[in-house]
Amino acid sequence: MLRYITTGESHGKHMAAILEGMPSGLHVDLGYINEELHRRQQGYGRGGRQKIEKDNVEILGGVIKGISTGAPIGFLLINKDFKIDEMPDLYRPRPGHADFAGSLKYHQSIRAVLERASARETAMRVAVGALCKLFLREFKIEIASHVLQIGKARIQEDESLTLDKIRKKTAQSQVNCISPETEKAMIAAIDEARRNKDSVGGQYEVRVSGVPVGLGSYVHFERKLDGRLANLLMGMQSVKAVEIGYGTKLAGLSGSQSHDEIFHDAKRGYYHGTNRAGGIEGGMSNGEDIIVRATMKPISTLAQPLASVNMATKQAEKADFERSDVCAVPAGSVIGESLVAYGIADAFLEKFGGDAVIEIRRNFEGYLKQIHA
Ligand code: EPS
Repeated sequence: MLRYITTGESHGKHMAAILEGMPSGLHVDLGYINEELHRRQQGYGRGGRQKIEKDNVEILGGVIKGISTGAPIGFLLINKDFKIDEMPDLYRPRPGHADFAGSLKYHQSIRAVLERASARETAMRVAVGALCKLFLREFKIEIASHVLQIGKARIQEDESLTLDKIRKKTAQSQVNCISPETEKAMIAAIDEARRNKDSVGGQYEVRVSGVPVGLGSYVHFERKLDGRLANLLMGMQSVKAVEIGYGTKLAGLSGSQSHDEIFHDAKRGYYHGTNRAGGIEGGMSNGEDIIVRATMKPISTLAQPLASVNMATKQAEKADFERSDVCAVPAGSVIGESLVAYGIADAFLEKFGGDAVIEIRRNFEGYLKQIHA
């Protein structure tokens, strides 16, 4: 079982994470982890903060000579924009933000709330997720993402999309989009929101290939893989909806249009004719690519603020504004990959157990032999 916890504030001195449960014997490529952190910092629509920061983590423990030891692995990130002690307090909560409920619930200033609620914390989740991706690669499980929609700009659905195609087509994109035409429309939507002193949300998709049949379980609700991935993605700042495969579209389709017929071939083994289920049936992976989508609301910090209440005076006033992003959906998709990597690695370790990669590999290969017999 994997678990991790993060600490740190957006403008505090540090961000940190500890990941527990990663087996021994994994080659920990710090260069790769930092590349993933840089990917998260990209994307058209970001604010001024990303020009200040160049995120790089150092490893605090659990790794010796570049190899995991099985002990908890710690990451440390130092914030360049460390100024929390000089920052003014806010009194007018931003609608849609944690400001309002957070300051009442914790009996704290809005500053204290927003510093921890900030999506800067996702840098640590990406560090943890990058390590999980390295682990999954040992078993030929790969993860990629792309942005489906920003504002009203949406790509044409393409059911023949593969992970390799996604990687190739998004490589040059500023918004992690597979279509150059839609990318233009997405950038225009972000520019328009900026001009209007507004913000814009969207939707991204994460795809995982190489997942064996049988991660997760139908026997108990907490063990369902779709529920576990949804929980992880909903835990990301701004995410308001998660779908697996056809997702909400299924409401308007018949059974025969919704399910994936099963076939067998001597070379391929079992396979499905389509992948409307997004690789998960009965809360378990079914051997097809896992396809998960997350919808992000528009960022709640608005240059033209909405109505709010000054919590010191109870007077009606406009909400506070601070430097922020106009759109963070491209970064969101990188974070989504990391969260899904963590969820799949966790389910994989649950199924194949073991304290060392070598032991897990034996378990994994034995299972593959068993199901393909
Ligand atoms: C964020 C506000 C902005 C974003 C930040 C999330 O930061 P700042 O207040 O310093 O301008 O840039 O995201 C990050 C710093 C990051 O690394 O992703 C917020 O309020 O959530």
